[in-house]
Order: sequence, then structure tokens, then C-alpha cells
Amino acid sequence: MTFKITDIRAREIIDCRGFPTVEVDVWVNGELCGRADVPAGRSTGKREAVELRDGGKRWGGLGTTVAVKNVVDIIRPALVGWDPREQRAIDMLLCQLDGTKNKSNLGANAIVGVSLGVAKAAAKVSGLPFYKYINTNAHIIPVPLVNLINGGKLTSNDLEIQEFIVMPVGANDLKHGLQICYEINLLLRDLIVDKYGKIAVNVGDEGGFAPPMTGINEPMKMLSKAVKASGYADMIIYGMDAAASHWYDWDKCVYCMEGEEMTRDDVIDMYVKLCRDYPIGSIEDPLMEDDFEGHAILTKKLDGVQIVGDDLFTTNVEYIKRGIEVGAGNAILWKFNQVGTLTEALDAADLAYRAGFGVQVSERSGETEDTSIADLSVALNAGQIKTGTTRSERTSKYNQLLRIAEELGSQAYYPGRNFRRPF
Ligand code: 2PG
Ligand code: MG
Repeated sequence: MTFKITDIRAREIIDCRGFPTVEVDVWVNGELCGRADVPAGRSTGKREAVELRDGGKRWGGLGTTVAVKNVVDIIRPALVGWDPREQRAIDMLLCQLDGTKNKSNLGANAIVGVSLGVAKAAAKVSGLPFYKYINTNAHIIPVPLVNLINGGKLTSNDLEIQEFIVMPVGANDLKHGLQICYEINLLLRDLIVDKYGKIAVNVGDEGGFAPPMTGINEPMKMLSKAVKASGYADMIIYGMDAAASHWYDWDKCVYCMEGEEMTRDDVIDMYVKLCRDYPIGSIEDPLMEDDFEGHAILTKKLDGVQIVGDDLFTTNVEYIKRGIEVGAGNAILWKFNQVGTLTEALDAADLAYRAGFGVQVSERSGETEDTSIADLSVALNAGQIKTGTTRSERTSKYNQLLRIAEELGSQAYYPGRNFRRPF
């Protein structure tokens, strides 16, 4: 049977923040086969592929009608007639059509929607679940990194560090792990209400609480209090996304926390002390995104702790290579829209694995009900996923993972403490 893309349609839809984003439909042999929504970041790295926004008055300048038009007028005519299973060739063609290094011509939001939509259409015509189409050996159900306390750009509080996370590494499986994390979340809620009042349990962009805290000690103290109260302390390790570029003063070249200016050495000392005080398993973007050398120093100092590059690597082989060469970090954050096509993002994961780096699949702070990253985390056998706490655009990913785990049955493997290197 031959399969040919017969149409590609696109529209502007609304993401979880109420911002417009792009949705792409890929039709094969006259039938709608693949639909993909494009996520969007807010605490973005400066080396990410560029999403096209309309500017002007409409929707505060955030409109995506130009990106939608690029899909329909430029990409569609180039892809009609292609077999959707030719993912690499199609993605390379998308890069060619764009012609820039950072996808700023057609827009990464146009390109990523088509790339993912094509992959989902190919899975459908192949008669396979999406995760299985990407990898027949997909069987690892990831450990969730549940960010219970939110700060940084994802909230309206003054907490410098973006995400304080629990990882249920001692759980039997994902279902058990989620139960543990959400029980801790309930206890944390009570502690926050007691100390800051009920207004403090409003949530941030990724569904974690956003109380009026600052610094690193106050949130860690309260989080560990909730963990202890839950009785699950021996099953939990902590993670964080420091997103340090966003509390770095780029003019003065210092880090700023709780009104104090800190040098790189001060910040490194802060993490070393923190790792002595708490079982910390994972720190993302601990230093600003240009400091590969500092990341290398910290990775060495915190032997055994996962150091994840998000803004540092932007899921891009060029920067991951640099990180591998100098020993900056030992894991990548994997966000396919940072680089713009699925193929390039899969290459980034391959490169990371070959260098012994971990791969943490991640949401964006702007998500929709599209659950593709759940499937992709299993397809990559990544062993870990960061996809928020409450709010349906987050929990929908966990729910999809629970369905996949059920489908895989006894083949499913939850890596627990081996989340960084599940094999
Ligand atoms: C991050 C992400 C997601 P954003 O920094 O890791 O948690 O945020 O999508 O805004 O870049
Ligand atoms: Mg990050």
C-alpha cells in the first residue's frame, strides 16, 4: 500500500496561557491522520529556534497567522505527494525551505508543527501507537519530575529558582510514583496555607504552588517538611530547574538572589552545600547559559548529581557536542521545539546517549492538550520526564503515560534510581 501526504492544514489555536499557537493537520490518502500542537516557552534559551509571532496590535503581538500561512502556502505545496514515513528527508526539506540556522524565516512554530504532525500521521498509517512507531524497543516508563514549587518566569512571585521538584525514584512504577508526589503536594498545600495564607496556594504556569518565597533554603525546607510528613522520604530525591540565566545580571555579570550579588563561585558553593543538606538528584541550568566552563566545574564537584542543560544546550547537537567536549553537564533537557524538527531532536538525544549523558524529556511552560511528549519520552527510553504538576495540559501527559504503561504491561520498566541511565 502506498501512502502519500494529500493535504496539510493549519490553524491558530489557544495554549494554556491563553496565547495563540499553531496546530497542524496532516492528511494522508485523503484522510486526517496526524495532528500536532506547537508548545511555547517563556523562560527560553537565547540559542533556541525562533518562533514567528505576528507583532502589531492583534493578540498583543503574539498572533501566529504568519506561521499558519507559511504552513499552508509554502510548506504544504512542497510536501504534498511525500510518503509521511520519510521523516528525516521531510525534516531536511523543511530546514531547506526555511534556509536559516534558527528557523526564523518560516518560523520554528510552523516547522515543528509539520514535523510532529507528519510523524504522527506516519504512525497512524503504520497502524502503530506513536511511541512504538518511533521505536519498536520503546518500553521504559519515565520517572516524573514533579515541580511542586514554582518561581522564576513561570510565576508572579519573587522566587529566583524556577522549579523545586520531587522525583519518586523509590516508587514501584509510575502510578505509584504519581500517587506519592500528589500526596506530598496535598501536604505541601497545608503547610503553605498555614505559613502564608490561602492566597499563596495559587499555582504557576506549570501547576505548582507559587508562594511568596525567595532564595533556595526556604522552599527546600518547606518541601522537605511535606516530604517527611508524607512518610515517603526514603522514596524521594529532589530536583530543581534553577534557570539561572534568568537571575543573572547580564550587565554586572553577577547572579542576584535575595538582594545579594553572587559570583559564580558563590553559586557553586551554594549548590555544594545544598547537596550536602538534601538528597538532590538533578539540577537543571544551575549557571547561566553561556558558562560551559562553570557547568563543567560544577558537574565535577557534584559527582553523582545529574546536571541538566536546558538553555545551555537547547536540544541542539552543536551545543551538546561542546558540552560533551568540556564535560559541562551530564544530561540534556529534551524539548523538540527548541531545535525545530523531530529528526534534529532525535539526533540530539542519540548524541547525548552515546556520550553517556542522560535525556530528560520536557514540557514547555506553554502547552496544549497535545500529549505527544508522553509518547516521545517512552520512545526515547529516556527514563525521565518533566511535565508539571496540576492543570490538565500537564496531567494529560501523565495520563497518557499511564495508558502506555498499561498497554506495555509486563514489558514496561520503571527505572527508579536509574533514571539517568536506565540501561
Ligand atoms: C524550562 C521550561 C519548562 P519554558 O525552563 O525548563 O519547564 O520552561 O518552557 O518556559 O522554557
Ligand atoms: Mg529549564
